[in-house]
Amino acid sequence: MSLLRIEKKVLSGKRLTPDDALTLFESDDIFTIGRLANHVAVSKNGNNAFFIQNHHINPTNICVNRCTFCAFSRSKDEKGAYELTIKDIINILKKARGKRQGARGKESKFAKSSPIAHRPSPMSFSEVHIVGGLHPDWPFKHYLQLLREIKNNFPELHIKAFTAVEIDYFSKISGMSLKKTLLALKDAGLQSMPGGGAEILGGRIRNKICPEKISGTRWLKVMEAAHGAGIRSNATMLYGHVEKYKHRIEHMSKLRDLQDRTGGFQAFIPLAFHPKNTNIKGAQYTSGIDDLKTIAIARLFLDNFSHIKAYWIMLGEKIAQLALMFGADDLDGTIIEEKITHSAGGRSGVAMTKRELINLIGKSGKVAIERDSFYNSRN
Ligand code: V47
Ligand code: SF4
Repeated sequence: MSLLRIEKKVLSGKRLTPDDALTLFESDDIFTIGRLANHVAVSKNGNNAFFIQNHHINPTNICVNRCTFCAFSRSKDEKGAYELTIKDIINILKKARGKRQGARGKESKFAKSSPIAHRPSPMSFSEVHIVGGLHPDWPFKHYLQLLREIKNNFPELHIKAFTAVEIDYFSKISGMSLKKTLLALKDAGLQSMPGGGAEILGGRIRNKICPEKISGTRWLKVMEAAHGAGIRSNATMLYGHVEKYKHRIEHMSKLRDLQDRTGGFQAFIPLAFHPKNTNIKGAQYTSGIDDLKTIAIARLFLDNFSHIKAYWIMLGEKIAQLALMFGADDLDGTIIEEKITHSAGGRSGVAMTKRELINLIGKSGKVAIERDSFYNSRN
């Protein structure tokens, strides 16, 4: 089917319908889809592509949910289960601060191809991103203490932490309302939330891939409460497992509706499913075409989201770079340590330096902007 009708809508700034999105997903014309998505990205963010210097921390992989797609989680006494103490986390951050860039273990392959001289410089990450399993024994006050200790030790570090799934769990274990839970976390130092746990919001697929997880409706409720409490967040979508295009579109429609009401989402992040060591039978890695199409259609459909993130850890460095020409305007960051994707067969590096990110972005024809956690430039 010709995309001309959709092209006219996009160029005149009209909102796309779910049927339009389905037409795009069913089309093989990824060049037209990419060109239109890039047009929208440029109209929202100029020719810029953002990155952030951040550090990921996963305090524990012990989780009561055990989603079928998750190769990261363990039960309490299972081999490979781990728990980081608050002291461990502070030490990890202190150590990372002291290190020189380019002096780490397994780095991105782009380390070697960067034309910019690879001179180590001190790491100055501005954000810590914390997500973990739903631990059966840790009390709510443990998480408050973690936030406080991080803030005490690193007052300038932005804390982006806890998925909507974790927030719901905290509300259950503390016996407090969502609002009170969120305000207590904010008071202890929480500044924004990542977009994880959204998976596919629609019930049929969600019950198949993560039957123990909170419902899609509850995930949206938590995000609405967070935005109401002045905590901005991201939204993700896990794609490429058992869902069909219609489920992705339904998922994005729900996000678009909530964003119309709250305006609290900063970025949308399609997460490419990784199949290794998971319990999703017969699943495969996503294709590069599907990755690019999904990014581009997200950019076209989610007209009320300012940013579409190409999370390079899950897409791989090269597809993430191409995604910048297909509607994405953000590559995420330095990450430094990644466990969730790499437990499931992640094939990217686990860290990139600022130089590598700038190089990757520059070669896509975009202007690299180092951002803070609210997309203000740090250049
Ligand atoms: O919710 C779990 C996903 C998410 C697999 O907000 C998997 O800036 C692929 O949400 N294959 C956590 N994905 C990560 C996340 C995230 C990452 C980066 C940036 C931001 C942000 C958020 O990881 C989970 C789940 O959807 N996940 N297992 C897997 N096998
Ligand atoms: Fe637990 Fe999150 Fe993994 Fe599900 S995806 S098992 S909630 S850590």
